[in-house]
Amino acid sequence: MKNTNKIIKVLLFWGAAILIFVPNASATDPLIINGSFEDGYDGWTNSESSIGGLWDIVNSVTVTHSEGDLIFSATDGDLMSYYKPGRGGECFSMQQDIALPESAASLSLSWDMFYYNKALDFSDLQYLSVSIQDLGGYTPETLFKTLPGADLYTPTMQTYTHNIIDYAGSNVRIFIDGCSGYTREYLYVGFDNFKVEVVEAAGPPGWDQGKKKGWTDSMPPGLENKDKTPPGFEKGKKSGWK
Ligand SMILES: [Ca+2]
Repeated sequence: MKNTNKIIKVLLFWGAAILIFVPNASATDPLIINGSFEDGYDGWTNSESSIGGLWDIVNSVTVTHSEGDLIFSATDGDLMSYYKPGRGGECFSMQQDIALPESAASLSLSWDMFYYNKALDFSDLQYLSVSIQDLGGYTPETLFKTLPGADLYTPTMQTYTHNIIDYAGSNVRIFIDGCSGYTREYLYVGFDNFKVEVVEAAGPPGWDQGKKKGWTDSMPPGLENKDKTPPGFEKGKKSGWK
């Protein structure tokens, strides 16, 4: 019986430890409106400078390729975004402004995407890019761009994930742009499942339930700004923080 109690105590200890150190992972946060394009382009602003090109909403795209058709299908729900090229010599963009929470331990932006470049390479006239912009159109970070020498196509829909914690607390623009610069050398692109995943900073045990006795109503400002708890906070080392 003594051993049994000891085992139970050990299990309780490690169970509590695990609970304390697992951050408050939230479900996928719907910070992006209609990131899966199930409602067409609601929430998005699109443009094209095109001769026959247009932003379409489709279930799948089949592109003829010398080694066999390439088929790209929606990865979330039934529909996806597809820029259907015209005759070439055109550029296109799609964007959405989002507000990122300040109190996050981590923030990641992910999306599913395909592209197929019928030209022989990429250039300033033939490219696809996904960036973070501020609301004035300045681009602090390009998350993805097909530079010269890049693979000419994705064999399937690919998932891209980027850490965007640097923009916590900011309003930012997700900005997609590209050009299909040469006549009849089309650039096919498609997107689905844009989402921002938020992991909230872990507070002290019970903090989220309002157990703030003995504490000020907020974390120490310096640490709060960094989304960190004081060293030893979770283990009850609270001196200096009242
Ligand atoms: Ca979808």
